[in-house]
Amino acid sequence: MTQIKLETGILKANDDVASQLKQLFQEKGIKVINLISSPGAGKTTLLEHSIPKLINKFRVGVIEGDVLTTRDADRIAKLNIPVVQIETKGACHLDANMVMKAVKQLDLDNLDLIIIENVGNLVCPAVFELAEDAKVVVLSVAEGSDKPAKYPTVFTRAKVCILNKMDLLPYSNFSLDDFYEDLKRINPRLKVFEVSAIKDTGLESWLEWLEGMMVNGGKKN
Ligand SMILES: Nc1nc2c(ncn2[C@@H]2O[C@H](COP(=O)(O)OP(=O)(O)OP(=O)(O)O)[C@@H](O)[C@H]2O)c(=O)[nH]1
Ligand SMILES: [Mg+2]
Repeated sequence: MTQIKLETGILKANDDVASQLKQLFQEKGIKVINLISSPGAGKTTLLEHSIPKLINKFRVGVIEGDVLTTRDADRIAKLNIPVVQIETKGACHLDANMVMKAVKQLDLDNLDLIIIENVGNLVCPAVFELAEDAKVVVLSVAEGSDKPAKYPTVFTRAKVCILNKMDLLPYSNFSLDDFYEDLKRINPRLKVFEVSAIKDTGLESWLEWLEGMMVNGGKKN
């Protein structure tokens, strides 16, 4: 019982800071994406291949969340866009307080979109709101088609699923049929884009969705 109360308290405290962040983002006219996946599903690679196609239309900044190292921020910095690395030093997810600190290092008057790459984990990041307009979950085919059924929360709360590493499909036992069948039950509204981030294939529909979200504020898509 005590444990449940503590958890509720932590999430409530997080939601309070997330509300302040939401107001700040609205005042500045900034849209926010919270990118979630298990370690290594391809979040940073997706950003490396998506951002160059976005920066002629939108001013993009990235907040990188990792347990340790600035390696992902170093990769994103090569795109010559603003990036802030949060090292959680052990925590398995980002929370709104960490994001509040990170946004203070960004020039919010000169940004249209902030993409937050969460810590690699399919469980905890799903429940900590970061004032995002949309959660985007990345699943790679190498992880197996049973993941939505086994870790449903993130797939329920996300608006988009990037099914990545499609180039590895012939070498895996990932069943597209099982995957889509489970999603019909878990979240029939989830938009799925099949891509290979590293090969730069299938990204057009995902980028189109992103542009739609920028224009419509995520309400219509
Ligand atoms: N074959 C294949 N490999 C990929 C693809 N996308 C990413 N990778 C590889 O997968 C590994 C992990 O990619 P990252 O982009 O670092 O994954 P991540 O989700 O950001 O990882 P964390 O930040 O550690 O959680 C790297 O070796 C990438 O080169 C893809 O579409 N196909
Ligand atoms: Mg990464």
